[in-house]
This record gives sequence, structure tokens and C-alpha cells, in this order.
Amino acid sequence: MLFKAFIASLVLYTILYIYSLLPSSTDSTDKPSPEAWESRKLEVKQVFLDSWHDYARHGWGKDVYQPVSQRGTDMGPAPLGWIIVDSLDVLQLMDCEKEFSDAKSWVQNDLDYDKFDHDVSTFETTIRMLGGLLSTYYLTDDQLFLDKAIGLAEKLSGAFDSQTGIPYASINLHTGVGIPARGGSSTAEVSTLQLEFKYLAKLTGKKSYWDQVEKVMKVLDDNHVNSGLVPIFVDPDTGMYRGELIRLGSRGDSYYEYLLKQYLQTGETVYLKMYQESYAGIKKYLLNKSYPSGLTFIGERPNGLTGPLDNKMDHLVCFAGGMFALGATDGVPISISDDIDYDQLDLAKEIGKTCYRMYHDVEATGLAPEIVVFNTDSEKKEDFYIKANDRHNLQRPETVETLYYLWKITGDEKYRNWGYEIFKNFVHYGKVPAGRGKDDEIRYTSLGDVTVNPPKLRDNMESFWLTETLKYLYLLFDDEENPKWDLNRIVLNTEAHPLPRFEMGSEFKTGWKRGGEQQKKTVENGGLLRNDFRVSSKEKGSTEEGSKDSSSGDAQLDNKLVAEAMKEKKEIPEAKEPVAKPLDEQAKEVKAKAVVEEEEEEKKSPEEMAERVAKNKEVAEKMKQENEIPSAKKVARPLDDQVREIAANELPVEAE
Ligand code: DMJ
Repeated sequence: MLFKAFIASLVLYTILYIYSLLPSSTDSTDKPSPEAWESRKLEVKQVFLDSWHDYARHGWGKDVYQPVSQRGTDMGPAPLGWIIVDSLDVLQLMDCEKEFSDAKSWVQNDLDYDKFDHDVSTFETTIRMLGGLLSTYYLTDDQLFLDKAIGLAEKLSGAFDSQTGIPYASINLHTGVGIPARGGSSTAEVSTLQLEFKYLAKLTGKKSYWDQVEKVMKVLDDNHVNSGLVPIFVDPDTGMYRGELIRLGSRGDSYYEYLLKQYLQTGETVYLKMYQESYAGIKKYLLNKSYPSGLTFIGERPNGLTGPLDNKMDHLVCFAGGMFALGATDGVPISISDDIDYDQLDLAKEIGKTCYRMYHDVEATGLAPEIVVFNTDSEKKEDFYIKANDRHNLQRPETVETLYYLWKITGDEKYRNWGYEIFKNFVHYGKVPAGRGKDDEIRYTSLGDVTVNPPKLRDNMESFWLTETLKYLYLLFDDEENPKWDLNRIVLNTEAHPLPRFEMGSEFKTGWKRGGEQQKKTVENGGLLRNDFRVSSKEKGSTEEGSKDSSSGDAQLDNKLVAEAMKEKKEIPEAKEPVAKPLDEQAKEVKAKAVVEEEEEEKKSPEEMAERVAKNKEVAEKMKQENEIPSAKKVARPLDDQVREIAANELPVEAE
């Protein structure tokens, strides 16, 4: 009898154990009650608190934290509060009063930029720290955070002291002196500072904050790239792009995001126009579909627009689904929007699905790796494969970010269900097993390999686990009727810090116009535009080696590579057959020509431009009549209606 009971419990235990190893999967048609979502939201809060308390016990104030060994380290000679400052607003969001008060005390008593006699990334410090302080000021009205933001901005401003105003990659916070990176600055990094500095300009009335970040946009735009797609490096001393690698992954990503978000923040139509050009470029040059499921993915162009499409997609690219959803309605739910770009919305949904599948299809854990390579070969059975060095998961936010925007904008419950499935797997596989480190309290870490079960752990917790991934999940499960944050009034910076949309008023205006002089700087002995340089072999090798995060700042072009590039250029490289052709080559040529013509068009006189605007207005009116937009309730817009009208008339998106 006893033996039978023993066998029965052994079988039961084995079944339960096997079950516990399986990744969570949800039925996407589930319709949990509002109460169920409330309790899931609280599950997210608990996971946040477990991570936070572990950090507070063993790493308080430290910039880098290792949850497995429960050790913290600093990036420089003194702590910068990287994790604390980045988390201030999520502590507010989740009503963690005691924890917020501890964090505030640290900011008040210990945050001292002068002690930081060390270089730090200009971009990361802006998006995480300046963004964290400003959003907390916005949420709390507490002067402490504004004062600390001003102190930091003063130091950061030194990074813009280059020949063109394009900021250097790093900054020494003690001296306030910018430090160049050998290969140039990353395009995404120099163009993802604008929301933060513009809001600070608005708060303080200090115009130089505005001017310094706005100038970057002009210098970048003066490169006159084709199709709104930009190489991922830029030289701060010439203002010219470097290399030919174009992608929405690391070093390229938030360039596109901040075009749209700058428009949403202030209503400046120049950025909407640039965004719409980029959107058309993405559609034309970067999209393809996988085999067998036909998942839409966004690939890379390592050798510029005439080179082949590489089917590699970083997890980082998954932000794009959210960007397209936001671009489709400016953040207004489709149920009440009177202005929906269905084309963008469809692409947003497709990218959302692809990114969800990057999790769901990984059998071992249901968690996405850092990079996948999509399959377009009908001989193969899987939609994507994962290279050996790309199997890690850093608890990144981009997919749940996109699910959040898709849920808010479409109201389709499936996005919440997908998010919950991902959350469960983060919790299940990211939890540090008992017996490691200094105590056995619950905490979570990033993973070294998601393709094995149990996965290998990686002893690091990035601040974006707390301030982005868990924040987006919390917002995704938040009360549908009374959400904590109103997407229609705020714009989330690239680190998920909420900043208000605002009117520029009489103090500020767009201080530049497109169509500036094309830069013609040449390099010694070559006579080639710097933009003509080929991509470095290091970048080319990145698909083999695994990715470099945008924060790593280590991709470079050395003299040898430059010389090789020039040699290669003189030989006029033979056009290689694209790996995959999203569009017929001939059609591409016709379209590229159309883009050039459109750019020529933009250089016309004011009279000619007025004529063009009138013509566009007529066309837009006609399209509106022909396209029967579904009736929708008007909703009060944070942006001036007139601005939107002008934008609509100025911006004919190239039809596919
Ligand atoms: C974050 O720091 C930001 O979202 C940034 O724009 C890209 N990478 C990380 C998260 O993955």
C-alpha cells in the first residue's frame, strides 16, 4: 500500500516537474475579467519589488548589479545612481511609496556629478538619468528633481562641443568635456537626446538646451540621404554619415523613434515629414516575409540600399511595432480616432506578431534571444534560426513595449494575453534558483541561453528590466477605463520615461529648414565623400559574433579599413544579387528616382512650394472622399488641429 502511494506520488511529482519546465503559453482568444488583469498587474508589481528589494539589500546606489552573486559595482570613481534614478518614475507608477522615498533620499544626499571624474555615454546618461529625473519632476512637481536635471544637463552640454554640434559619444561628468569615439558617434545616440533637452528648455526657458539638440537634426538632415534611411554612424567633426550599414537595430533604432516622438511632443511638422519618409523607406527597403509562416520582418542593409537585404533582426528592432502603432493614430485609440493610418497600423500588427513569435517559437523557454535570422528559403522548416552567440536574453523591453502600444491603440485583448505569456516566462526562467549568492530571497536575472531548459543564467540586471520591461507590462495590464498614464498627453522617451506633450508657445519654434547645403567634405588622398566608406569588417562580422548593444560604443573604422574601403570604391563594386528581393529591382529604381525627384521638388521657391501644397491639399481631399474613413468620435487632441492639417497636406506618403 505504502509502496503504491510512493509510486503514485513519484509519478505525480514527475508530471508536475515536467510541466514546470514547459514554457507558459496562453490562448490568445482568452478574455480574462478586469479583476484578473488587476491581479496580473499586481503580479508584475511583486516581481518589480522582489528585484528592487534584492538590489536595495545588496547593491544600493551601485550602477551595475549582478543578481545571481548579489554584488554591485560602479561605472566610475563614485556611484551615479544609474539604477535608482532610472527607476524613480516606475516607483511612482506602481505606488511604491517607501521605496520612492528611499530613492529620493539617495538623489538628495548622494547624487553628485562632480565626483564622477570618468567618461560615461552621452546617450545612455541622457535617456536613463536626465529622462528619469525629468519624468519624475513631471509626475511629482518636486523641485529637487528639476534641480538635479539641470545640474546634469549642464554637464552633458559639453558633449555637443564638436565642430558641427553633433555630440561626442561620451562625456566626463566632472570636467563636462566631451570624448569622441574612434569610429564616430552612433546615429541613434545623437538623435535620441531631443525630447529630454527640449522639455528641459521648456521648463527652464533656457533656449540653448533647445538649440543644441535641434542643431543635430539639421546637420544630420543636411546629408540628404535617400529614402529616409540613415547609416548607423556619424562623424561629429564633419557631420557626415559613416559606413553604409542601415538598420533599425542597435545604433539605428531610436533615430526613427525620435523623429515621430519629437513631432508628438511639440507638433513640429518637419519631424513628421522626416518620419514619414523613413517609414516609406523602411517599407521599400527593409521588409521581407519569412518562410513558412509569412512573418513580416525588418532586415538590415549592410552595404547600403543597393546592397542585399540581410535577414538578421535584433530584438531591439521590435520597438518598431510600437512606433508604427503610435504613428498610425498619434496614440489615440482607434475606437475614437478620426485620423487613422491603416497602412501603418497593419504593419504595426505584423511586427507585433513577429516579435511575439520570436518568444513563443523558442521551445525551450518561450523567451526571445537577442537576435534571430529569418528564413526565406522554402526548403527549410523553421521561420527563424538563432546563431550560437545570439542566444542570450537581457530582459529587454521592445516586444512588450510594442504589445502595450498595440493594446492601447487597437483594444485587442490578444496583445495583453501575449504579454502575459511572455511575463510568465520571464518570471519562470529568470528567477535565480535558491542556493546561489548571499541569500535565498527572490530575484531575477538575464539569461545566457534561451534555447536550453533550464536556461543558462547571466549574472546581470540592466536598469531597463525595472524601468522599461516591467513598466510596460504593468501598463499593459493596467485598468482599461482609468489608466494611470494617458498616452494621449505624454510621450514616453526611449527608456519609457513619460514626458508631457507641450505647446512650444512664443518662446520656441523650429529653428531650421530642410534642404541645407549638401556637405562636400572629402578625405585626404581619396576625394571620396566620407559617406562612401564601406562598412567596417567588424560590423560585417557582427552577425557572426553576436550583437553589440547600442551602449557598447565599440564599433570603429580604422585607417586600414578606410584605405580598403577607398580601394574597393575605386574598383566600383559589382552589384551583388540581393539575398532576398522584397520588391522587383526595376520598381525599386523607379521609386528611388521618384525620391530624388521629390527631394529636388523640396528645393523649389516659396511660390512653387505654395503651389505644391495647394495641389497636395486637393489630392488629400480627393483621397479622403475616395477612401471612406470609418466614422469616429472626435477626441480632444493635445496637438493643434491646424498643425495636423498642414502636416497632412505637406506629407504625401509614397504609395506602395
Ligand atoms: C534601452 O536602454 C532603450 O530602450 C534604448 O533605446 C535601446 N536599448 C535599451 C533596451 O533594450
